Amino acid sequence: MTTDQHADESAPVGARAQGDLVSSAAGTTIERVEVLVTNPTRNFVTLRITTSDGVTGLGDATVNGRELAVVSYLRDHVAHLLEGRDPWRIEDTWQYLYRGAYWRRGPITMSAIAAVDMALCDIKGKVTGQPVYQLLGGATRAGLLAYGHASGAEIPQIFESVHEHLEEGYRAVRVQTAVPGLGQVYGVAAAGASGAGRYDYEPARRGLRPTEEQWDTRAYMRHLPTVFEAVRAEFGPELPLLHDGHHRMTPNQAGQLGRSLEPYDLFWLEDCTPAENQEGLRRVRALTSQPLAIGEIFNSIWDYQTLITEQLIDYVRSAVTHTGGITHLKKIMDFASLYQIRSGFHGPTDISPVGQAAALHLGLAIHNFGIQEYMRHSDETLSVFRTSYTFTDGLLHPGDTPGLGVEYDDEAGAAFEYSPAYLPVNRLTDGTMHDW
Ligand code: GCO
Ligand code: MG
Repeated sequence: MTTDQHADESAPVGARAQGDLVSSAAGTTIERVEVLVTNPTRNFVTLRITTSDGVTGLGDATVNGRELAVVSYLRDHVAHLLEGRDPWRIEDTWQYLYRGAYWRRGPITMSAIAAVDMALCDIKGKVTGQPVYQLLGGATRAGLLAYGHASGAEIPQIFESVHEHLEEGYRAVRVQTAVPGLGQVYGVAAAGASGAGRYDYEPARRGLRPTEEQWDTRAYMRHLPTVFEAVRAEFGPELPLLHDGHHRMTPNQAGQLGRSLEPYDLFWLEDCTPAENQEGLRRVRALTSQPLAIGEIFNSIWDYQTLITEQLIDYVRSAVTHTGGITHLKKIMDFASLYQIRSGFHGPTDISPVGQAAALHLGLAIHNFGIQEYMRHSDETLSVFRTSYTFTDGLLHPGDTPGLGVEYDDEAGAAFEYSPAYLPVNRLTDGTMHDW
């Protein structure tokens, strides 16, 4: 801390100009801001901030299928605002970008802010020599229960996929199924893929147009309970089973489905209905006691206000990446803790290893952790992002490397060029556009 800064401290608050506030980083400033785009089996956008002391921090800014919008937001509108700022003032920088933009919320803005927030947490961790979870209050558990994605077209493939997950150490499994009479369903490995074939890297998702899938809610609602009956009978009462409804039902249908799944004791039913209308969940709650998880497409605490205060959900599904970073998701979780609502942070492979590491640090520190989604990234992805988190006996741990514990390999990253890829679209059998 310089003498001049002490002098500023004694000045009347109103007389201090912005930037004169006492710096915790002893004069260190943000010197360089880079936006890195790579495509090691899928596209990722990463923010790298370098301080005048040469310390770097990483943030995930990936919005699947709309990646370049965040690249432009960061490169054209945010990078130069950060240069010269104090890297230690994380909350102030968050408010500067959120309030300063005037155009609040939304996935692009909130992912850009999230990337800055993560990178600054990474830097503070590295400078203090602490893993980020220590800056958040320290560990409140030994490790984080994780769930993986099992799926299949028919019951034998689903069983095989669940078995493979158990062999990999998972202690909780999400189960997605094809629906008789329908073609490819999102979240299910393509028919013909053996066992735990993965849907997230399928080549059909690449190119300049989304693939079109077909949907029939009644057929799905009839079929799903038969799958869970079979899976529960095969794997016994203990294994936590999860399912993602991917916003495809009305509140009434969601309530009916929840009720028909109750005998199979699901850990949660996710995104049973689109939740832009938060009050719609009152109807679901009135019909079923099925635990509910919502929020992977939310990006601010306001999206949860009714859901949390009326206890209409059990799990917060947000990603650190899409919800304004560690700083904002921590606020959501503290708010949720007042209502005994727990975390189930989003962690599919479109969250980069940087975003995943951020979720693990936050999950380890908060008291109301519930479960963490975890799909292992491809070897190509892990050659670009060197991680220090671990997955042992079904439990994730962020590791004790200072900061977030992820390093970005520029040379490896440059070898994978961006190429457009889209999430699918979905139509009802009569051609009407539907949620997928
Ligand atoms: C999940 C999600 C994902 C999303 C994907 C979109 O629960 O993991 O629903 O599979 O669809 O993140 O980019
Ligand atoms: Mg989901």
